[in-house]
Amino acid sequence: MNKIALITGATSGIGKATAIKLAEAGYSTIITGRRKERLDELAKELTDKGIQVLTLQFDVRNQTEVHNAIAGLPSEWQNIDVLVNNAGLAVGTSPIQDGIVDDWERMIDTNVKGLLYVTHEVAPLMIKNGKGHIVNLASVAGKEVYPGGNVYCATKHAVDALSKAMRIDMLKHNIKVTNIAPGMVETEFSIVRYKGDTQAADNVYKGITPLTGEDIADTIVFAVTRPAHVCLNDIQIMPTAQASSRDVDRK
Ligand code: NDP
Ligand code: 8X3
Repeated sequence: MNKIALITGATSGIGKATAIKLAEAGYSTIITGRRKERLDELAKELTDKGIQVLTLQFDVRNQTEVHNAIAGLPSEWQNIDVLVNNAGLAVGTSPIQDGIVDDWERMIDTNVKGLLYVTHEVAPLMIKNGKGHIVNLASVAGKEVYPGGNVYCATKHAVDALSKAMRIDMLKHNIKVTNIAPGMVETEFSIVRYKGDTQAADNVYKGITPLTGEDIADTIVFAVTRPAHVCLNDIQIMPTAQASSRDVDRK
């Protein structure tokens, strides 16, 4: 068996691109998400290229599902070298006073609790192996706060803090932790945030060349292929046309 990477949220965007690029870099991949047909489609695409793939369908918000999926891995898939905690979302842009509680809970439960549930299952497997690499998808929203970002930004600040905390906890276990903080990446992210309003989603990237999922995937592959003694702790990556959450040069 090659090195093994588990990627959450591999049915779309950054996670899907990362699964493909890690597979091309020689990793056997465990791809996860809720949409089974998309997992099966990607599994076929990778298997056709001769890559070993395992699909796990679970909702990261459901601790029992997460536990059962990872505890039930066949023994040859348990030696996970790389965990990419990517599953996540923003929902809504309302100010706090108008916020929808269900939107808040979806973001907190997915971006923070889901990342913790998955890490809680995978970290012991890495500790047993005496090595590993955890890559957490944070965001520029974990470095700054912007209008309409409130709860999403809070969840990504939490991811940023958890990356630092995990690095301390994992230190004596030879496990690297890399925090990735992208700016605008054109995926299904904005369609989800604007609840299917594709016009609003398109406007986010209007007049700029945004990053792609592949740009972030390249960065993740670079981070996980450094020599054993090198850890990239925190990587901020933005489109050239973006300097901060609020400074965007639109043509
Ligand atoms: P996409 O919407 O394209 O992909 C999100 C992925 O997360 C999907 O595969 C989805 O799978 C999965 N997911 C969402 N909720 C759950 C859940 N409850 N259980 C399991 N999987 C879930 O967005 P991106 O690729 O852009 O986002 C990936 C990550 O990158 C997120 O954490 C996001 O916050 C972060 N990010 C994105 C940026 C951007 O501008 N796009 C910038 C900075 C960070 P499924 O629906 O099949 O479950
Ligand atoms: C997603 C990028 O700018 O919407 O994390 O916060 S942004």
